[in-house]
Amino acid sequence: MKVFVFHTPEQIPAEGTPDCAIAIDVLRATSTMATALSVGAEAVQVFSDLNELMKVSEAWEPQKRLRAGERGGSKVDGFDFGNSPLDCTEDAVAGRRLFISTTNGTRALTAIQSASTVLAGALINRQAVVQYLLAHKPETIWIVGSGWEGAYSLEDTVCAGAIIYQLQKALGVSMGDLAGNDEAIAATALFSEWQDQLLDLLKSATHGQRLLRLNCTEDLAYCSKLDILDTLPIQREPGVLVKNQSSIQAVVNVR
Ligand code: 3SL
Repeated sequence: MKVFVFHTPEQIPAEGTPDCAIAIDVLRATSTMATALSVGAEAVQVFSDLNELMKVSEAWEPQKRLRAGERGGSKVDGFDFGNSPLDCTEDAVAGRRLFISTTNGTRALTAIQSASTVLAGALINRQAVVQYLLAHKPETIWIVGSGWEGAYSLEDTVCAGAIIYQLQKALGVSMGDLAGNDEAIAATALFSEWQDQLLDLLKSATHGQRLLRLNCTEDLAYCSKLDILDTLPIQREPGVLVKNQSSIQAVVNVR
């Protein structure tokens, strides 16, 4: 296994695809997707473009769909939800498809959608991601941070590091053997340093500060929690993610 970290979708190599690609948007798109699927969403369908989202979701029965959209951290007018994972209660979401477009997270998923396997990772479902990797052993893995409009995001990098940190421990290999690029080593060092203060780190990050200004304090607290969901969003067809069933049964002790 070789793990490569790309801080933003723009850094993905122009040529080639990995065996497994993981999009990360801790604040907040991939945290929201994992939460929606954990409470029984039928699927999550991602869009970069709001007009396309409207067009595709229009063909869906109104009681079976929810539209979630965020721009600049705020809810898109006329949509059911913004991008808060805390809106994803069982009552609101179970049995429905979440049609979602966000500034950066859905763009990262779109950028990797041609990989053989596409996963959505966050701190809250880090262990489910690692269990999948241990069970399936993909040769090359790309972890792609969503960043913010092309720039680096601390919270996505620390999550990439959390995945590699636990993977390395479970495999018992050296960082030199596991890391595909320097970014993977740096991300793991970041997690190693901050693993007991993840909420503090998220509060210090640029996007964390932006969300705090929008009064999303509880979202930050929720998204900073490690390993609280065993739900793994996996792409079933381009742009459509469902809850992976097999990861839940994989009995791999990675703690
Ligand atoms: O950029 C994104 O995709 C979002 O997750 C940003 S926000 O946290 O909803 O503001």
